Amino acid sequence: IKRNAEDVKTTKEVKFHWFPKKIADLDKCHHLVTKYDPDLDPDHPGFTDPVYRKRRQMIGDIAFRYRHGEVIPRVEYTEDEIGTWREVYSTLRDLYSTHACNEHVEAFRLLERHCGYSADNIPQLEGVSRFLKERTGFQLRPVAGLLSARDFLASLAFRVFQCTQYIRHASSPMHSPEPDCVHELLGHVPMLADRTFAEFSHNLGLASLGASDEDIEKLSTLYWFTIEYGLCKQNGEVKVYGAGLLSSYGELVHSLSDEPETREFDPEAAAVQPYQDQTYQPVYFVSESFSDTKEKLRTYVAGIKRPFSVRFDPYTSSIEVLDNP
Ligand code: HBI
Ligand code: FE
Repeated sequence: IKRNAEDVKTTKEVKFHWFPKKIADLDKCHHLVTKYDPDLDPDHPGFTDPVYRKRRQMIGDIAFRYRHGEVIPRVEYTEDEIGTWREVYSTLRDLYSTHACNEHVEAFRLLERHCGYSADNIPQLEGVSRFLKERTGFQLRPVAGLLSARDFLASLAFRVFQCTQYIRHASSPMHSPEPDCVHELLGHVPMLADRTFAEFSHNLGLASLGASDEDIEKLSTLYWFTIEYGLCKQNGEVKVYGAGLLSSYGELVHSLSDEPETREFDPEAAAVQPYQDQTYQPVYFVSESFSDTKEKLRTYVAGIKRPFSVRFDPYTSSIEVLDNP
């Protein structure tokens, strides 16, 4: 049997992509997408700021050196960086009580009480990771920027969230073209503290292991319309659970206004809905509840063809691969 590419393995006659089998294999899942880097993207607010670029590089190097199982090194944030954090933290926090879903509000309170979340402090990833591990078994590992969809989704299969540690440019506190620690800590982390949401994320990750490029594209689009831009019904109102919304003042307001179109969440439709990452979404998907969304995802991924099935072993944090009959 011929091998076309180094990372394509074969079982019987069927080819599939290499994927991590044990949690330490995530050290190899580090392929970055650099199109929104401040070094390469002329629209990045830090593009013309060499001091910012150097700082981001330095914090990114922590992630490049990091290996699974190590303590995540602390970053001593500068007064400028804390200033950016303060501005966005206090603005967004005021909106959460009216805009964010219960689960987010609830977890946020705990993070403020136990994890150093406050307007004057950028929480350290190690402490946040320990908090999540106790709540849902999720943990963080540092990443240097936007990761390839395949690597990013694969880490979710191990209940690992790859988390950036640098902060957005001071000139643009309300928006960042790439993920930064404001997006991760205010948007993603509170949601990962919820059991049902964590399970949904885990299942999306498991479905991605060894999947075809076409299926990765679909799963990544599903990720986009749920984990990043999802809305859900709660007590007769629509609330926000997507991290991309919860970390962006303008779009958070926009998403619950009359302007955008909203549709009932349907994984088949969401997986192929075109989207763009340059401006506000024209359409959002509204879930009935997280358990409903989780069940619908279960049905959807059961329809994805793979020459094998996978099972996560929580005792060893590894993946068992079972050949399909
Ligand atoms: N990389 N660091 C990082 N953070 C994300 O939120 C992220 C990513 N890569 C891809 C991605 N999100 C999604 O848009 C999907 O493609 C999985
Ligand atoms: Fe994100």
